Amino acid sequence: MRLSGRTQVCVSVTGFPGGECVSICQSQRKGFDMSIAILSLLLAASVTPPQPYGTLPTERQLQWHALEFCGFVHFTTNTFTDKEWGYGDESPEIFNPTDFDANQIAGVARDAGMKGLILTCKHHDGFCLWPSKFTDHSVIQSPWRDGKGDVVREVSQACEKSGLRFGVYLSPWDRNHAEYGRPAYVDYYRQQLRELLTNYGPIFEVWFDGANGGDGWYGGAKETRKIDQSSYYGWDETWKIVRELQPQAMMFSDVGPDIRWVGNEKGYAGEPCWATYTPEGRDGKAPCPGLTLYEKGENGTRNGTQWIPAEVDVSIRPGWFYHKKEDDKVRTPDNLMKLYFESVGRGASLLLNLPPDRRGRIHENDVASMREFGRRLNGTFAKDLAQGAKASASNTRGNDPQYAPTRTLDGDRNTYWCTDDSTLTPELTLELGGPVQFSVVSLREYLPLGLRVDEWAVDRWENGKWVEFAHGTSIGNRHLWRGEPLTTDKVRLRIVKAAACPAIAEFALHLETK
Ligand code: FUL
Repeated sequence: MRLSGRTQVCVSVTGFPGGECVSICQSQRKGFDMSIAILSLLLAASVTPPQPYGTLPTERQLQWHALEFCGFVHFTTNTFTDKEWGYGDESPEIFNPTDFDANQIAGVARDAGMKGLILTCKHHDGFCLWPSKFTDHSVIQSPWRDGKGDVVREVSQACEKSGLRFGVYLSPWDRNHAEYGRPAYVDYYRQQLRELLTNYGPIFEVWFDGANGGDGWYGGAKETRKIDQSSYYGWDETWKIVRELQPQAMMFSDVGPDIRWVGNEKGYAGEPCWATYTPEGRDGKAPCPGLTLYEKGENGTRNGTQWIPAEVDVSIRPGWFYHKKEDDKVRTPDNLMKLYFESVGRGASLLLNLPPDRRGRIHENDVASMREFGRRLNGTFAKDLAQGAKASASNTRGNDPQYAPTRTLDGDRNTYWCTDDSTLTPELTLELGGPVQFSVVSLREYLPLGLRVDEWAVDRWENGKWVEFAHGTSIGNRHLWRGEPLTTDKVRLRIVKAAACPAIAEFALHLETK
């Protein structure tokens, strides 16, 4: 039940059997409406929302959670040398894509359902894809667009055009820079970060890679430079720059502060995968990028000290950069679906790398795979087969329609079904109004109230009794159960264990598009 409007008070009463909604306007039925308004105020006052449980997400994290699926774009001199890690001595002249097309790249991403793209503006080799003021080891010295090109600009503009968010990867390890390992390089790194965060519009994510192999060209020194990961980069100061220039940007690293590395590059999150996390350092040191027990990122930490959800970064090919020899090793649509269910479907986000080839375009084989993957993905989730079902629950918080079980069916992650504080193991039943065939169940918790559910199960009605077919632990942003198609006219969500009265934003059914 909600009050809204300024000059005209409108009262919506929801939660009647069948989920109907009645709206009555003051201008037509003033007296009756006023009594409904008073009644609703009394009701709303008596049913307080549940207290949040444990560590909570920030507003910027909540917005990021809604994205779920984004793309990575690995592109640099490696594309032209056939390497994965350039040594840092590559001539900028070799960077010369013959048909660079940022709109093609963004279009492939958008059509498959991605919500953003993160570009490797500078990888470990130090070559800059934008004309940085602080080095000439960049596109300025490339024949591409006569040295006047700016890949970062073109990709950021293409993203804007395609309705995608734009993010940046700036490798802390720089095998080209003469000062790498000394304080002057950290200043250089921060200046470059400022350039990227100032000149290219809104940035949704900044990716801080923890990789450091030690050896490199380093201005001709050709040596191995070891740095102390825990102190060298001064991460606290660097992170402040991001907060200052792009307060809405999410920062990724082994330890967040906003998003954590899932701890593998194979394309899966753990089971369970908690959004809460207590990072642990290596070698008795404090955790920081490059010095964390990152393996623990797969599962996160139940009741962890911070909200740092996992991101699953993985490439559509064996390598992060384009190599012709991998043209026939592009992941299949089947495999991409599997990745999606094992990342997004476990409460993490999926960051799938699409490396442009030497033309500067996504190769035809990758495009074909993405197109079919997108068709299946979008087809699968286009329709919630539970919508219109009759929802009932063993308990509804204060019997208040605001917390009614129908809230799990409205496709809105900001409304939720919730129980009284003392009810930790309730059930929610959906009567589907006839046999319905589905193969995917989608669950979401209402994240602003924290991770409340520890264990859940879903049953189907079969031959006069309930039969369990799905069982799991963490839900968080999303849990997707995927199985063989089954048909029933009734399903039931059972919360088996919860730390606080559950707040469930979604209980949806889908049939996977084949
Ligand atoms: C790693 C890097 O070393 C790879 O080259 C790639 O950029 C991947 C996303 O992160 O740490």
